[in-house]
Amino acid sequence: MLKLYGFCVSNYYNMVKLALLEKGLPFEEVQFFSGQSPQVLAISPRGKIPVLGVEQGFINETSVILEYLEHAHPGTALLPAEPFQRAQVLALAREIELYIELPARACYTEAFLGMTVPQAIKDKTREDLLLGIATLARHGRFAPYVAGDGLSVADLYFLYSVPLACGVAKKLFGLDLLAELPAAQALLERLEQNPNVQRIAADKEACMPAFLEMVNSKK
Ligand SMILES: N[C@@H](CCC(=O)N[C@@H](CS)C(=O)NCC(=O)O)C(=O)O
Repeated sequence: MLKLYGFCVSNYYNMVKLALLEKGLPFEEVQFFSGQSPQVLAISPRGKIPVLGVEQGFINETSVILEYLEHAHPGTALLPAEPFQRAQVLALAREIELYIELPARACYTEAFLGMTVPQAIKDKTREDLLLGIATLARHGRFAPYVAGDGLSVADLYFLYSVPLACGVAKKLFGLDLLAELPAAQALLERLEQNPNVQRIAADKEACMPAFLEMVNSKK
């Protein structure tokens, strides 16, 4: 059986978890924390989560795991078969990751964990997030899903990155990133109605106290 290594507070972990649930694939969740110990690095070469355990070994990097699942289990497709449409979905997912997720991530510790991020990093994040959201507004179709009329890998990145980026922008810069993108807001509301998304949110809420305790013990 497929094994999903990680913990349910992680947004990347939850992207893969949603893909597995949407595809209806049986999988086991293995609680596994990121780190640099030899035990962790034996499973995840950069010490990050998630990792997918398959019959032959481990697969790391969310985008690669998602592509693997698509090739290995095409059933409920999250990537179009047609090459141009597939490229559009992958480009949208990559844009969300590079231009929204990663700039926002640089400020997660201040926005969500009460730590302090240097001003120069916050300035860069603000600038990058505005460019990232403008990119999404330009390229996303929101018809009603990010890349068109069906749920795709782009929606996984959208759902688990954009709300966190909005949280960073609101808390640190007083900005509403989706103010001029009502279709994106509407899509978030639609996705939140999905039973698999609700299950993941409930699992995350249940994990949160232990996660915060762990973070606080390292401060
Ligand atoms: N490029 C990785 C990023 C995954 C990632 O950043 N995971 C976070 C948890 S949400 C993590 O492992 N953080 C620990 C660290 O950066 O050391 C992927 O796509 O899977």
